[in-house]
Amino acid sequence: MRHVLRNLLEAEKAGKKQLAVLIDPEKFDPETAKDFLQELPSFTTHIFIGGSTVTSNEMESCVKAIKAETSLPLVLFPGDHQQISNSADALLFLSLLSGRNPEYLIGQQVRSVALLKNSGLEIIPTGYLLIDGGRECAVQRVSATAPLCQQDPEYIVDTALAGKYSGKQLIYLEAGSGAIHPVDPKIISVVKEATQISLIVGGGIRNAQQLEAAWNAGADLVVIGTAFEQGLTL
Ligand code: 1GP
Repeated sequence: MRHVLRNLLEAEKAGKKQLAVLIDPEKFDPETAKDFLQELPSFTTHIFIGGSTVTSNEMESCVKAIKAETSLPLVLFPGDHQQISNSADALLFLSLLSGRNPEYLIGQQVRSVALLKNSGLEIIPTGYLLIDGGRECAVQRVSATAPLCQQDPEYIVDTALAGKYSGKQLIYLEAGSGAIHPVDPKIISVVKEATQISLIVGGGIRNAQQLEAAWNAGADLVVIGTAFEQGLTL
């Protein structure tokens, strides 16, 4: 057991900011795993693996290829109940709290139990909030839910607090992969201040300034996917 959550909380307490690189198995050639990982910043702390429409076979071969080339913790970030691989270390057990689609609040979660109960994966209860990133994203399409408006921070805070009160260990503020506007640092800071919960922030972060801004506003772990797919170096 890698104790992914415990290490994350300890890093937060110690004031160490974390960076997860998101790999979408649908867009990733396992043959390139070694080269891709070599190019990542030395301060990368986690590899997240997942996507909105990934098959279980794609997931498994991607996780195995990455695992062979890195000792970083591998965290599943599943788009549905089939995106589970025992070769990873942990799984974000996501509930889409910003939406009102029961399938993504509890339906997929119940269906995943058959695979999870014998898996040995560390399961991390995570409240997932989709925030408007300026264009329709895959999560929005697949889940058929509307994102939360960045102009209504109070509602975002209340949604995050409802997640905390329900026992979520992490809150993930998601502007959507390839977002035009990442989650505004002002939103990150009001949510952090009000909830004092560990925050993951991702979607549309493309450069060091945006990464720093998210960290400085109160994100404990920032997720970057698309920019690294496109060759970002930090
Ligand atoms: C998406 O938050 C992640 O789930 C990462 O988004 O691909 O825009 O970096 P990007």
